[in-house]
Amino acid sequence: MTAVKIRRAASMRKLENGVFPAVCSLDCPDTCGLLVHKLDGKIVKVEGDPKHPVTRGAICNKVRHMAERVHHPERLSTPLRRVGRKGEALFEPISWDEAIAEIADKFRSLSEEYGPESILPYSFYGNMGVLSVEGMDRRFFNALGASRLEQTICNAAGSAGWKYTMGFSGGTSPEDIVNADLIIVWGGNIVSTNMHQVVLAEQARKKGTKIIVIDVHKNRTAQWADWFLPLYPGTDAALALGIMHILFRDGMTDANFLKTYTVGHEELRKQAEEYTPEAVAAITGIPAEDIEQLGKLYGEAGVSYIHIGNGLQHHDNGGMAVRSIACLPALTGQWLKTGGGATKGNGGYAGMNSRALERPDLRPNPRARSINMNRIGEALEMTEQPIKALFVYCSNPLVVAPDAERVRRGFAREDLFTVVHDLFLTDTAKYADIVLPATSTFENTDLYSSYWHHYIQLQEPVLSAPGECKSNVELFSLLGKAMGFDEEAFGQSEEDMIREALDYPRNPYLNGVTLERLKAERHVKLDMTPKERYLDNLPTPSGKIELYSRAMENAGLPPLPTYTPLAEGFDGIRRPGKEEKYPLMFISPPNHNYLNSTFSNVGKHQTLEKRPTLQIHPADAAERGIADGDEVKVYNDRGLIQIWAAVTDRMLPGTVISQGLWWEGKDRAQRSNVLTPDRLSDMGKGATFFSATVQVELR
Ligand SMILES: Nc1nc2c(c(=O)[nH]1)N[C@H]1C(S)=C(S)[C@@H](COP(=O)(O)OP(=O)(O)OC[C@H]3O[C@@H](n4cnc5c(=O)[nH]c(N)nc54)[C@H](O)[C@@H]3O)O[C@H]1N2
Ligand SMILES: Nc1nc2c(c(=O)[nH]1)N[C@H]1C(S)=C(S)[C@@H](COP(=O)(O)OP(=O)(O)OC[C@H]3O[C@@H](n4cnc5c(=O)[nH]c(N)nc54)[C@H](O)[C@@H]3O)O[C@H]1N2
Ligand code: SF4
Ligand SMILES: [Mo]
Repeated sequence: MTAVKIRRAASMRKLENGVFPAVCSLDCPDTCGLLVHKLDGKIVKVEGDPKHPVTRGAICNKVRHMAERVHHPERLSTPLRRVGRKGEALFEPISWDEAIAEIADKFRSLSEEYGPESILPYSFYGNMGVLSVEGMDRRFFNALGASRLEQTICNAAGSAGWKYTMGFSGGTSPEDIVNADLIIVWGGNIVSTNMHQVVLAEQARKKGTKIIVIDVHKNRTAQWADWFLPLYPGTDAALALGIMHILFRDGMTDANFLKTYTVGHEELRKQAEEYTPEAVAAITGIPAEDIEQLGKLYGEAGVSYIHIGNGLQHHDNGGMAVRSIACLPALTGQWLKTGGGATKGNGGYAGMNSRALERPDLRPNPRARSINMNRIGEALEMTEQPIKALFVYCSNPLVVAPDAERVRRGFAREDLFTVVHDLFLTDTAKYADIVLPATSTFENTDLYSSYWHHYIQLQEPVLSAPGECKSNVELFSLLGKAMGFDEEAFGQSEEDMIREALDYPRNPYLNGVTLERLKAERHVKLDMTPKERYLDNLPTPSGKIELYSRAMENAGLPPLPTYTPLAEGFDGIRRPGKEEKYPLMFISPPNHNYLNSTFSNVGKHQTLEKRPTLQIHPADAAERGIADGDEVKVYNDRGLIQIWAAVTDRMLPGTVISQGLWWEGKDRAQRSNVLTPDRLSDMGKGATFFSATVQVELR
């Protein structure tokens, strides 16, 4: 095998006992600092690093049990070649030399016969390391000239909506929210998905801050809140407009702020007129007096903060929902107050030198086509310019992508050449022609930013890779060399790549963040001084907060916050109980102990989650003769799953909830995405996982 010189700073740490600093690489806003305890080359304990300025030694239960995943007996350790049918999971071990040669040969012949765009990478953020998923991998697919992937599965709709209003992905700084008098968690389950936000909110609460949760079910966060407002799915824009109506009506807006820092407040005032509490109550299912109370609390709060979760934007109208909520803080001038405002995501502060990392200059075909990852099932059905090869890494599309049966049918195509690089034989890997074993993050060097807090962190290897596992960087470097691509780009060390990534004067927030400092200090804060002039630097077309957005108008979207009903399900008139084929809204958000589909194959985490359930309202259950604990069939035209009913009144009648992205069961269909649509959202071409309707019956 060709030896690649990738310096592994810590191979000497192989058998060392002790405690080593690390970073959580999972797709979670908190990006915790960790301490990994090692004995005889194995992790015996993972805990939080008390020196991390935001996460301060606290970590979630999932990662406290990370050793069970890293040292799992089923972890892949050698490359595999398929010998059975696709999906049958029959493989033979092969060497890395054979695997790399086979992939390179196939990619060469496909490029010749069909063009390189017949090859598609499919990846997401199974590892948030910049080098792993925005580095050597991108260089490889750029140099190859492969089709591009639009990475729209997570926050595309909401980010687009937020950006139309505020210009870039950055809002309130996490530590500042301790100053808020009122905290609204809107469509986010932060007790499970952003636990340090909860810690900070608790600090605020000690001095009397009220915490309100707006959600379609009483999730863990709603149980912790002071006030929970359940609403019908996909009706959030109407609620935001209802609050605006009250703020304008009762003179609770900040006229000076609106004049100085926004465009379109007069148009917005008119727009909000028709969203009276009564009208909004009819759409959302929230009683009019509660809407009045919410508007008053928001209008009267000195400092108010809104956490905008991911949940409400996984809908047909999700971009507009976020866009509408994003307008609220401006109405009461919150952006001038420390801790006031809102956050959709803070990833925009940490932008790095992507040209140096990804090397788009290596691409022979700068106009190569893009494929939306939410439409992967459909894309695999294309007969013109068909996709002939897929390279999946850091993602598990058979479980996480919408319309999962359509996706599975695509992956089952006999003429499709599929490579999967992962730590485990996932549901997706079972359909691969070649499976490659991946290192865990603790075995790599990588660079991490957070899409919530402001600290950059460095991971250096603390474990030696088991078996023949290779990191993304090693893998794509090897492949680049096997294909004969640019030697300099594919021979670079991780540390050199990190230096280049951080060398980016265009982003002032990165000032002073260097590899040397990261090595010495471990957590280096972005230079937040530019944020002091946040309102003077908004990169919207007008430079102001755009309550009225001409850019949206030009894109064919309503320029003002507007409520548009979902394509399936409640439209503000239809109500549960009416005769319909699929009368229930099916919402499938993450669960507490898995991270997307990661951990759903680990015994410890499975034990904590027990089994996949369908939370169903007593009225809906009674109508169907369903009792708590019964096995039920949940279905629509896309497919069917069989899970267990949990009868509960945690949501309004007409909504059912199934938490967690479960791998396919040994003897049952249980992937929630079998039921979800692959329609795209109103903005950003985002996913619409939660805009699904179903019928439920006893099994
Ligand atoms: N434990 C754990 N943590 C995670 C993850 C995980 O899988 N498990 N995933 C990570 C990732 S990738 C992400 S993107 C984040 C996501 O984390 P969050 O931002 O918390 O988003 P979700 O958990 O998708 O959804 C949050 C809530 O939105 C609700 N919801 C659904 N539809 C609507 C609606 O129309 N209106 C309103 N108001 N609420 C609605 C759901 O019921 C759910 O309670 O979490 C990250 N952290
Ligand atoms: N129904 C429904 N569907 C959803 C969601 C939902 O709430 N409901 N949430 C959506 C959201 S927000 C997101 S972000 C997506 C997430 O979807 P994915 O990003 O696909 O997340 P995971 O299922 O965790 O899969 C990540 C995979 O990467 C692998 N991995 C980890 N580290 C490495 C590495 O260093 N190298 C390689 N090669 N592989 C690695 C892991 O083992 C795991 O199999 O799911 C989306 N799908
Ligand atoms: S998953 Fe999130 S909360 Fe848990 S350790 Fe990782 S970054 Fe921290
Ligand atoms: Mo996500």
